[in-house]
Amino acid sequence: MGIFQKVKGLNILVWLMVLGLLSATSVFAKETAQLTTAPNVPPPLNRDAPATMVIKLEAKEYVSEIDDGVKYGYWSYNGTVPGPMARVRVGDTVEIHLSNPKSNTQPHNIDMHAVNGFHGGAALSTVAPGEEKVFSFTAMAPGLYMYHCAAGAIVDHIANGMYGLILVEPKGGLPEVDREFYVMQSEFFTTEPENGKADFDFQRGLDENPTYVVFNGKVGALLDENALTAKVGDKVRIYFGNIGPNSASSFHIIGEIFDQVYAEGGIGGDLQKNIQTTLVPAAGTTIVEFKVDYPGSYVLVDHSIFRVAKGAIGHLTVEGPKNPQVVSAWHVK
Ligand SMILES: [Cu+2]
Repeated sequence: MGIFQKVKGLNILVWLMVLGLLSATSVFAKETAQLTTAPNVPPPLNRDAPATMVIKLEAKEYVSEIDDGVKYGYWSYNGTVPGPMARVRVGDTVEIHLSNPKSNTQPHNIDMHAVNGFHGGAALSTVAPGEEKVFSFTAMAPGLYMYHCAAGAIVDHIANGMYGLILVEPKGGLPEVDREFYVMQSEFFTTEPENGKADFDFQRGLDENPTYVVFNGKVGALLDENALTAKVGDKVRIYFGNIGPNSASSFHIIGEIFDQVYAEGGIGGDLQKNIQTTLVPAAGTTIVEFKVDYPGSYVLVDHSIFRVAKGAIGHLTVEGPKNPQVVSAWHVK
């Protein structure tokens, strides 16, 4: 064997060792999770084997409109309320990166309901302005989970907007549907606006008397040009969270029956069939699935119906042919 072949042989051996080391440390399967802003949902993972998923979150404090002509000082993950939605698979290692820019005023952290131990990660992730921390966990149980900030007294961090959803897919993923949406219900407790800006009102929180009860962070986030859309015949799945912070939600869509409900967001148990209204506890979730059979406007509400006047309303606009067998009407006189 000549010297050239010897060197070549050694190179191959070294490369095999490097490859083995890389696969043993899962470097090949490490990816940054795609995050979406409500009402958008990350696409199905379509992956057979577990991976390491990196979720990058940044605490952002910002002022934005909560209602027509009223601004509010939100605290958020990544600059939106609700925070982004993430999608991982059962068995995945999930690596949470949380940064808190120097320009912020508060410490923040993350309590992820998909995590066992350490207060859902809150005890591992408190970051003062200017800090960044990382923790990782194994996604052990499939389901739709809330995450939220639990820094300080918790209440103001939740009431100001620091929450979002993470879906832990079961092995094989969820059945395919035509449309998926991400909707989050939340209460806001605000002072009377001064110069067009309202502030957090702690007493209203204690009194459980929200000024606003909204879907996706502000009044009208799912109305008019922001309405959800589908076509007749579509199978629709809504990932729905209710942060509260105080009240449970009686989630209902006016004009629609949920074909299947994953009660309280759990995946793997019995599905509930043919449900009209489903109860979603504070800091809980649900997954509802339904086929839209008739065109028109469908109305998402919390059927604790006075809350509609506080903002708990959204529209799903369905286009397509009318089928009189589904529903029809005629004049008697
Ligand atoms: Cu916070």
